Amino acid sequence: MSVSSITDVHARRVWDSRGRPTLEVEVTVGSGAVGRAIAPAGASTGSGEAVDRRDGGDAFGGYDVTKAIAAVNDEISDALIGLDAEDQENADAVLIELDGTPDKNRLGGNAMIAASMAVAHAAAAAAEMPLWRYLGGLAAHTLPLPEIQIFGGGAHAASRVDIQDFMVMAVGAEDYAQTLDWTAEVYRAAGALMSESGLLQGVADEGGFWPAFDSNEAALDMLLRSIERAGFRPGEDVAISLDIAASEFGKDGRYTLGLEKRELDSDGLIEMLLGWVDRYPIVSIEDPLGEDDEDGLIRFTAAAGDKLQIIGDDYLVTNAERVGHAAGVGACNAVLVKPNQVGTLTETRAAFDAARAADWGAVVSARSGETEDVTIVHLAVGWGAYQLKVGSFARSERMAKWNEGLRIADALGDHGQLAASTLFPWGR
Ligand code: 2PG
Ligand code: MG
Repeated sequence: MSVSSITDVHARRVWDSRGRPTLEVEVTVGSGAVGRAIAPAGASTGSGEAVDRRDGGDAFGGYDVTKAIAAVNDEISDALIGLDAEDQENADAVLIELDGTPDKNRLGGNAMIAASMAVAHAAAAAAEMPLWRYLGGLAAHTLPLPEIQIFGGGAHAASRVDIQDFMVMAVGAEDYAQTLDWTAEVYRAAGALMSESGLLQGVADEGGFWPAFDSNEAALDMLLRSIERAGFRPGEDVAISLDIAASEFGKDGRYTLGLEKRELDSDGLIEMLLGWVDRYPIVSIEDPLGEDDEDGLIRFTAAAGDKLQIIGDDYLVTNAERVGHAAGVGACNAVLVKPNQVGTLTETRAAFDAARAADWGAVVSARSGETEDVTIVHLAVGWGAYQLKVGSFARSERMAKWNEGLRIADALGDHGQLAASTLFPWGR
């Protein structure tokens, strides 16, 4: 038996940042080392995502995961024991075959991603290396540019505003630590402005301030003022980034802005967003149109793709084939990379590689339902991703990840480098 051969697989129920059940998987290898990972959970999910296995019924709103846990402790455990944790591709292929469904609904995408990521952690532990170093080797040195939420809306705030994520990116910062310094000041300034305007009402699902605004533009104005009040030059030091999450309020090319009581077609939404890009220092927009509106995405990318990062999330669901197709037809120029959207680490990496092959951006991302698990930070550094999206600058399930980035930056020392602005569409 080798030091990295899998000797035990065990799942238990733990709780996520929304107080809902999720599962944690521990994989033990021959050396005695243990790798552990927890499945996150989305709220604004794409229809093409791997399906989480939930119990249904009355307990915990139907969100319980006892069946997914049983799948790990029985079938998945039997299939993985004896395999080499260092051979991630093989372990994932075994999981995919065992599940046997296109959307992973039999074992559950949640069971599979927690098991898959725990295998990676176990392999790294057997090699006595942090995961980022194990994945990236000596070449790993890029710290991702954080994309950090200031106001949280859409499905994460009971549709209080239509737009889901109002975020900032400290594009002018020198290093990873400074991106967090600057964001902390903007977040604080935003809180002060909200409080002074009588709009401070706590935070949304990912820790961004609850968006008690009368229009989506009012949120953009407040974000701009927050950047200025914190003493930064909008666009040069700190830029704006949005996740429209348009699938949440649009279907078949019709979009209903509930807040403004307006209905728009694709071109109307495109026009509105292009107007915002003209008026505000916006460098990146995610899911500008619905997941079913490829024509709209192509038109939006043709209109703004040379100066704007256009990220596909619900439309691409971390699927390598979809990324290849989208690059071919000219829809988007970047992909959001969420391991639980596709269900295994190997498939997640394939989507990342497809983006690289197309000369696209790739943003490694958390979900709105999170825990103390910091795997995605290690993936971002290990794979050399240029950006990381984790939610806001509050709540420990978010801060655990930003802080893990600080530890990795420290470990890299002078060798570490923040992904440079010149790597992005807006800086080329
Ligand atoms: C998104 C994510 C994270 P959720 O849409 O990008 O903000 O949300 O995890 O709910 O899909
Ligand atoms: Mg999104």
